Amino acid sequence: MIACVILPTYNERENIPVIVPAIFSQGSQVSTHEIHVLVVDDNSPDGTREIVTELMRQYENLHLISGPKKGLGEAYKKGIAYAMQTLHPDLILEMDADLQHDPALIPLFIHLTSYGFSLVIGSRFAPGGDTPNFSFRRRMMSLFGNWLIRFIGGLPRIHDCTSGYRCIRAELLQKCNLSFLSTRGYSFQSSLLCELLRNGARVVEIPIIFPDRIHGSSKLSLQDQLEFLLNIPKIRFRNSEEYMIYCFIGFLGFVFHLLTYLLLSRMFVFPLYIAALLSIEFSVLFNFVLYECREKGKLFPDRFEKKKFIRFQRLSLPGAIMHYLIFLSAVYYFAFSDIPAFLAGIFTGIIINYSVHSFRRWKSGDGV
Ligand SMILES: Nc1nc2c(ncn2[C@@H]2O[C@H](COP(=O)(O)OP(=O)(O)OP(=O)(O)O)[C@@H](O)[C@H]2O)c(=O)[nH]1
Ligand SMILES: [Mg+2]
Repeated sequence: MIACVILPTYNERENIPVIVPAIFSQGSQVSTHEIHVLVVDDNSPDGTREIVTELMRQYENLHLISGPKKGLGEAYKKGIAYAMQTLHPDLILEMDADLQHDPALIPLFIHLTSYGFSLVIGSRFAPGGDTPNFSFRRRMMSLFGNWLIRFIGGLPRIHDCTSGYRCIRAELLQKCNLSFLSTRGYSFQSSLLCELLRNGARVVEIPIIFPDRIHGSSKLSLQDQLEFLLNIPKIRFRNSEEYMIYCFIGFLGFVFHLLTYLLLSRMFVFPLYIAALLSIEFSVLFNFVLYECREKGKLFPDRFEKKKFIRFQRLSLPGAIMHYLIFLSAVYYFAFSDIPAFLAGIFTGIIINYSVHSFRRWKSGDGV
C-alpha cells in the first residue's frame, strides 16, 4: 500500500532539501505503507523546482508537478488528482514544506488509520498542541477563525479546522467533490474538512507543536484571511444549489412574515403589539411547513407532525422573543414607526435562529 505525502511549495528552496529526506527517513518506521512524496510547485521563482528535480535522482519515490501559481487550494486539488491517477495511494497526507510540521509524526498518522480512522488531523489547538511562536494577534486570529468555522459554519467539535497537517484515506477523498472548494489556503483546508465530514469521515486529532518557520516567508496574505471569512457561510451548504434553496426558503418566510403583519395591522386593524405577536407565530408555522415540504420533497406533506412542530417552535423561541422585544421597545419606548421596527426585529430573529441551529449542530458533534 502507498501513502503519498503531498507537499505544496512556493519559494521553499532552503526547506525542500531538508524536508524531503526527513520524510523518507520515516519509511523505516512504517511497515504497512510505502511512502511517496509529491511536490506541487507553483513555478517558484527561487528555483525550488530545480532542487526537487535534483533530489529525484536520489529518491525514486519523489514526484513533482508544477504549474502557474493559483493558490494553495488549487495546488492541493491538482496534487490529489495527480496522486490518485498515477500512484493509486491508500492514504494521502497533507503537509507544509516549511518544516513547521514535524515529519516524525508521519508513522503515527499512518498507524492511526489502521484503527478505523479515515481522517487524522495534526491539531495545534487540541490539548497538548501548541503554537509557541505565534504572536498574540495571530493566535487570536487562528482561534477565532476556528471558532467561527465551528459555530457559524456548523462544523462539529474539532479543535483545528484549518490545520494543513492531515492524513486522509484515499477512498474517503474519492467520495468528495473537490471542484467547488476554495482556492486559497485557509478556506481550502476548512472547506475540505467540511466535505470530508459530510462524506462520513471518522476523525481523530493528534496534538502537534507548530513552531515558526526558520527559512523563507509566510504566504498567508490578507486576501487569504478575507476569503476565509467569506467562505464560512458557504461551508454550511453542500453546494450553491443548496445555498440558493436555503436563501429562497428564507426569503419566502420573510415575505410571508411581513405580509401577515401588514394584513393584521392594516386590514384587520389589530393593535400593533397583537399584530406583531400573531404574525411571529404564523411565520414560525409557515417556516415549519416550508422546511417539512423541503425535507419530504412534497408540496403538501401527508400529515402534520405535532411533536416535530413543538420542537421547531421551541428552537424558534429565542429568535421570536428577541424579535418581539425589539419591536415593542422600538415602537412603544423609542417611538419608531412600526415597519422599520418590525424589519429590525425580523433580521435579529433570523440571525438568532441561524445561530441557534448552528450551535445545536456544533454541540451534537455531527459527522465525527
Ligand atoms: N504550490 C503552492 N504552494 C503554496 C502556495 N501558498 C503556500 N504554499 C505552500 O504551502 C505551505 C504552507 O504555506 P505557509 O505560507 O507556510 O502558510 P502557514 O504555514 O499557514 O503560515 P506561516 O506560519 O506564516 O508559515 C508551504 O509549504 C508553502 O510553500 C501556493 O500558492 N502554491
Ligand atoms: Mg508555514
